[in-house]
Amino acid sequence: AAHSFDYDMIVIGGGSGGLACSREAAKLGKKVAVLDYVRPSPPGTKWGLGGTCVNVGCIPKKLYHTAGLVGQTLEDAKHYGWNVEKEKVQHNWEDLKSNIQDHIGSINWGYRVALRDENVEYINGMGEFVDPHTVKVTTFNRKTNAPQSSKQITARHIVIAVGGRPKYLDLPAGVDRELCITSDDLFSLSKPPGKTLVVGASYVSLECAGFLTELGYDTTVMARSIFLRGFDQECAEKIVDYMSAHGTKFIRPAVPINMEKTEQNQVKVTWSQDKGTAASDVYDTVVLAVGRVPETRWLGLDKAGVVSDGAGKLVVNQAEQTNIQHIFGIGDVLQDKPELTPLAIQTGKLLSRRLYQGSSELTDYDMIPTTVFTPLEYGSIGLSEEAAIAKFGESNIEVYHSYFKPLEWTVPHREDNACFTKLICVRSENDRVVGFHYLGPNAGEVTQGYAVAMRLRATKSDFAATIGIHPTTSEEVIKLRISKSSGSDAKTTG
Ligand code: FAD
Ligand code: NA7
Repeated sequence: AAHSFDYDMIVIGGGSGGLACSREAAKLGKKVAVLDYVRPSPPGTKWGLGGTCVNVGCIPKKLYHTAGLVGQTLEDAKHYGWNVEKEKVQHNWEDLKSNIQDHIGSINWGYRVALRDENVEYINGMGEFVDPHTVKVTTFNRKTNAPQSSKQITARHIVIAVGGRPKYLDLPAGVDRELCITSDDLFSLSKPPGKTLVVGASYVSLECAGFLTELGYDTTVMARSIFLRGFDQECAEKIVDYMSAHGTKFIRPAVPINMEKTEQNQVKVTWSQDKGTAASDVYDTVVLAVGRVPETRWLGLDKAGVVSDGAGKLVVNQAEQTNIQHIFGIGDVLQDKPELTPLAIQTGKLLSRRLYQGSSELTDYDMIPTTVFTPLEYGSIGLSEEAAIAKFGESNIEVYHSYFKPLEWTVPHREDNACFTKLICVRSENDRVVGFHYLGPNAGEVTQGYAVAMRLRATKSDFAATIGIHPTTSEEVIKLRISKSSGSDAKTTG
């Protein structure tokens, strides 16, 4: 208690979680510093304040996805009476890239202004622990990236919000670091990606491959096992079927074993596939989307005595407290928690309210909704069918499912039986809905509200008693009546 610190709170990392936490603490009258430093990616990409979501995540990826959807709309347009001459429709990567990057620049600036207005001290420097209450801050030269100056600051509370960065394959001699890019580089690529290989089967991989295909690039996904691990596998396969039908190529199961630069400055990728046979092809761009690594290894966690798991993720209690009482973790650095921006924001805000406002509200990690922005979008809440069976037992689960065709797809004669929805219910709990799945247009918009109902423990009959909005795709969820156990066909008959 006799201690005096420079700050009430130091937040290491100015991304979704760190900004929300520091701004809330300052709003509650505390003296707060937030440190944000972006290590350049292997190809040298850097960006401004705001973390992954704003610069190299949610925001650019949804805008590129939208560019892809606009292309699809142009295809549909002639059926709606618009005279769109196909030969005249062209896409320009550079224009899209600069417009998106300009928007990101304006968000970066908006954050800096907000922090200044709200009395949060922003330091564009890298933080690392010296001892449990002391952080060393190093600033770097903007041009050369060489360390420039350093100082030590202390705080009563320290919040670790450093997020993660894309994983590499670690091929022999580091060839993948030299020849591949990741989502950290793709959205600001100065020239069109051309023929592209995307390695990995994460949602990031499928989203990137999806918009590249829709923008007209020859795109291949290479996966070593299942798609979208952790997500409902029936839905994951339907996404891949739709993408295949719309031009994305898939190589599976396969893993890259070597890469080399060709004389034309392309990348020759050799992979090992079924039964160990090798094959190869040449690409203009290779994007790795094989998962993310937490940024904790540069933090000197041992100097503060903070425990992390084998992967470098923080082990925290339900109040996001590490094993050291005054050190907390929020966002993507947490072990076994979904990596999502709204969750990082909520967790950061509630942490500051508990520390400085006497609140006792904890982050609720149950029934978190999410959407994968693949060309056929996928919204989900709660459990996958696999997870529901594992948790409740197969005989205690009923699944209601149906394909559907959006009205908007009929006039342009788009395909039948691509869009799909299912609800997973627990029989012994009056058919309480524990899993929501929706494959179709505007999945994020459709999914969000249903999460409120599921938090309130809605049952299948609550869904059925709700009046739909006609004509929408969201009403398909309300209308579900074919159970899997009945064996009836979930396909529509046109
Ligand atoms: P981050 O936002 O990563 O912020 C951490 C910050 O800390 C970074 O700026 C980092 O440079 C900085 N930092 C790291 N170490 C230090 C240090 N030692 N000192 C100072 N600063 C440091 N989520 C969604 O909800 N919806 C989506 O659609 C979505 N799409 C995504 C698409 C992609 C391609 C990716 C990669 C992610 C996506 N996410 C999405 C996930 C989302 O971006 C993250 O969950 C979110 O950004 C996590 O916030 P965070 O605060 O934990 O970390
Ligand atoms: P994920 O979702 O775990 O995805 C990683 C993907 O990359 C997955 O498809 C992996 O295949 C694949 N992978 C990993 N290493 C390799 C190598 N060496 N070679 C080929 N392919 C590889 O990681 P994210 O970090 O993107 O996911 C973050 C969040 O998304 C997470 O919280 C989930 O809730 C959803 P695998 O399945 O292991 O065979």
